[in-house]
Amino acid sequence: MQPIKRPMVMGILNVTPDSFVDGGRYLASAQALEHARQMIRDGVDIIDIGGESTRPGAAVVSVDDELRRIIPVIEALRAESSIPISIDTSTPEVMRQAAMIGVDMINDVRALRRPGALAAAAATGLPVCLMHMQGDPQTMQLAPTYGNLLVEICGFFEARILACEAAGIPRARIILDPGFGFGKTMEHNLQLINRLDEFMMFDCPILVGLSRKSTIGQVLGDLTVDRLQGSVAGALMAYMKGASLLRVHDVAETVQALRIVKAIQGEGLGDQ
Ligand code: 9MG
Repeated sequence: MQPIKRPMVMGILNVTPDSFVDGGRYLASAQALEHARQMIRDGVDIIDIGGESTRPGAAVVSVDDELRRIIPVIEALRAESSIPISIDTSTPEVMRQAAMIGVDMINDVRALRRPGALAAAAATGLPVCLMHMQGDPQTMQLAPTYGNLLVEICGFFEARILACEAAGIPRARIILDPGFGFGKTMEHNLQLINRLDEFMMFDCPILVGLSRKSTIGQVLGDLTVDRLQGSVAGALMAYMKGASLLRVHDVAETVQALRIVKAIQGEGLGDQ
């Protein structure tokens, strides 16, 4: 993968049962591929492919099911495009197999805390995104509590960076993500965006995923079904506060909005 420029738009490609229409696996792969093609036309920089839902309350998926969902999609996409691909997984075997068929990055919402994940990620030599999560997807939104939100997340990053370095993953390959909506209330999420620049002290690129999350709906009183406008506004604010990667559903809208911000900052069109 090219060095991370700022900003990069990461398009979300979920290959989970809730994204299957008619339940057919072939159909699911074909639909996922078509979705990826559309994101490429819309100007995406990297596509994040995941086969395990991390929504609050989501069930754990077996390794075989995760592999069956995502490997055909990655293979098909790789066969027709050189677009960078990120694998959204916490599963060591999925990291290994995805790396063998040409993914460019690992995105782990559990920050390589599953047994064997550190070693598996290190062996791939790929960049890794370490996301903060309090608790696990089954319980994380029941009663998220912090003494000091920023201090606790920074402490978590420090510990995970040390663990990565000890396992052979240098800091230069690490991306950090405060994990919006992962064991956080709306107030926590808003505070994190407002103070995102404080995470720049780690000297690692910052990834932010706010797209269509419940905080957007809470602020807007769920005025819109798809939370599109709120998600784009959140992405722009995150970019202004230092985020390098923006993980989004609505690629075209985010790319266009970012172009405007960059044109204003550069007072011209620059090299798109
Ligand atoms: C997989 N996934 C869902 N939400 C996410 C977020 O906010 N960040 C990252 N890195 N991954 C996410």
